[in-house]
Amino acid sequence: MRRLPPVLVEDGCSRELVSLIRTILAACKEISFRVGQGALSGVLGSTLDENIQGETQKKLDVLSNQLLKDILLESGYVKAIASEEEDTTVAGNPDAKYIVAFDPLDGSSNIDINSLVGTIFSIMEVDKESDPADPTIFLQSGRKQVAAGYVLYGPSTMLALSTGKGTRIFTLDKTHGSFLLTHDYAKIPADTNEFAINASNQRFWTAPMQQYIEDLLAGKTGPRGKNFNMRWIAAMVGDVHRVLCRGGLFTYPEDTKDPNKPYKLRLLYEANPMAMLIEQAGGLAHTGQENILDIQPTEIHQRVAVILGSKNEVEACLGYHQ
Ligand code: AFP
Repeated sequence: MRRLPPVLVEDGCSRELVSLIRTILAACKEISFRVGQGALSGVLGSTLDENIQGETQKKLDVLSNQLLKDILLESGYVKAIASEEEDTTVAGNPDAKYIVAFDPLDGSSNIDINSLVGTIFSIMEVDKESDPADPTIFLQSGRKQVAAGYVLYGPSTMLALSTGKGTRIFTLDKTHGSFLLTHDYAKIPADTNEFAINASNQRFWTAPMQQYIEDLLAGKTGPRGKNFNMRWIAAMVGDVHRVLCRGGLFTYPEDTKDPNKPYKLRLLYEANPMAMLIEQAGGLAHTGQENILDIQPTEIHQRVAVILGSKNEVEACLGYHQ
């Protein structure tokens, strides 16, 4: 099986971009080890702190963030980083041309129950003379990403990665620490009978989303004329990986549960990288109002609604919103 670096070089990635991706993955291998150690690693449970999102930080959140932050800033490959766990951006090498936004450990609520978690990352390019201390250098639309990926810490540790030439999936061979190409060019089926949503929020959704989900649940005798299955992993990386592998629709829609927070998922380091992976695999990623990758960000931690996956099913859902 083919290793990651030659595959990236074949895709036309510069040596610097290959080195940057390998730097991110070096931290992810350490995170994979710690996650795999579970209770034996002494990093389960919560800290006494909250992040800027107002969420209690798990010990593994803090450790994963520190690992990625240190290795990236020491590498010299990044001008700055943005993280779900950092209040603002952190400056790196002023002469570098890449910036990285990441969610160091997505699915934190799954850590203590030994369920799926992952790391999500988004790489963009900036002008050489841009200011590393200026957070606005991150406010680029998702179409500007030069690479996007996630590492899923499951029974096997898997990497989904796109540099703009399709979405490829690799599996970590833990015997010698290489990511090997195991699924070349993921292709998401255009149709599906599987959807993923946190159904406990049903009473808070907009009317179009309530109607769309009601029609899915009506199954064969309803307006869709077929039965649907539901999944919810509570870690976007796990649900998106299933969609990449076998199709489906994943959505965290707008809701009125917290009037100050109509959306849950973050644009820069969750929605944008996942939207690139999904679109590069032939799927669609939308907010209900616009294509996610077309959004012009206004704030590094801004949140958006997400409806993504099998193209025809996303379009069917959007039909309820027109
Ligand atoms: P955490 O990292 O705080 O667990 O949030 C994970 C997440 O951002 C995303 O990965 C999940 O799809 C979604 O939130 C789960 O949200 P609910 O806990 O409301 O189901």
